[in-house]
Amino acid sequence: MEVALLGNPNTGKTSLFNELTGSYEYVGNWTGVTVDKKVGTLKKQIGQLIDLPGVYALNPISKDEGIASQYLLENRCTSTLNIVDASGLSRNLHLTIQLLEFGKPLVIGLNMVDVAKSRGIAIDVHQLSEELNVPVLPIIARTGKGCRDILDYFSLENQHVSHFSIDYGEKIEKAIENISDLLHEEQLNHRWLALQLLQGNQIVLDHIKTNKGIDLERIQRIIQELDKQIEEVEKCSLARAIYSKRKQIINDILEKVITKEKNSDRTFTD
Ligand code: GDP
Ligand code: K
Ligand code: MG
Repeated sequence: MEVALLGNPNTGKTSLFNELTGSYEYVGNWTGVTVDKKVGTLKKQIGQLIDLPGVYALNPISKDEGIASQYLLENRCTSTLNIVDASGLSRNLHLTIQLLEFGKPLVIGLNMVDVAKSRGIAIDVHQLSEELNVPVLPIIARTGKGCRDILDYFSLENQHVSHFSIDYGEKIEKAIENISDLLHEEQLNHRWLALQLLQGNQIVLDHIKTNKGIDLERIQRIIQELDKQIEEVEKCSLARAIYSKRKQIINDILEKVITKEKNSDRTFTD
């Protein structure tokens, strides 16, 4: 089993990696960048854990950020572990949504629950799990609290694939459908690929280019057409429209799962 560890920067990824692995090694650099590739053996010998650079989204704005997309495109991982900062849910869940769309089994390690608590943020973990349709395991990676539960989850034979899916609206959904039809040769989740293409993920586009069986020009025409329509009607870019829809869904979810003490000085949407 190969598990990919993904999360925003500074969410406790290294701490969690160390808790879950007995040993690790650097297996050279990721292609094209000077970031060490770190692979660990999960305790209980249940598989390998791959440490990926922290990213806010899969649509990369730097080369380092492209590594996560590049890795997912290799289609090696059997399962994904998403570390989420409980004190910054609204920002963190953008990546979570893109990982859910990727369609592999996913479990959320809800980290920094101590920080969230000290800020007066109470999270209904069960409800969050229901909303996203994935297991959510609260942890404190710095002390190792709860990390055992993550290992136990990966010991299970049948890991859960979420049914979570966003309705991006008629125009975008139609484009997703049309692009998906042209991706028939691809092994990876077509909806995820289509959405990443619509967002302008260059790494995914480069990957599709290498597949000679796919009519890339037609895909690009669909994207350009939709981009124009969105620009006219919604006065924003296509990538922005997708982002905004996710943000709206995230806000709806947070309204259901977060309660905040009145005297706390921070808002949970920052
Ligand atoms: P990375 O940048 O995502 O790899 O995160 P690190 O593992 O380096 O952690 C960043 C900082 O957060 C470090 O100072 C950790 O000790 C701290 N940290 C990690 N997990 C927790 C946690 O659950 N609670 C608290 N309070 N601090 C944490
Ligand atoms: K760090
Ligand atoms: Mg780190």
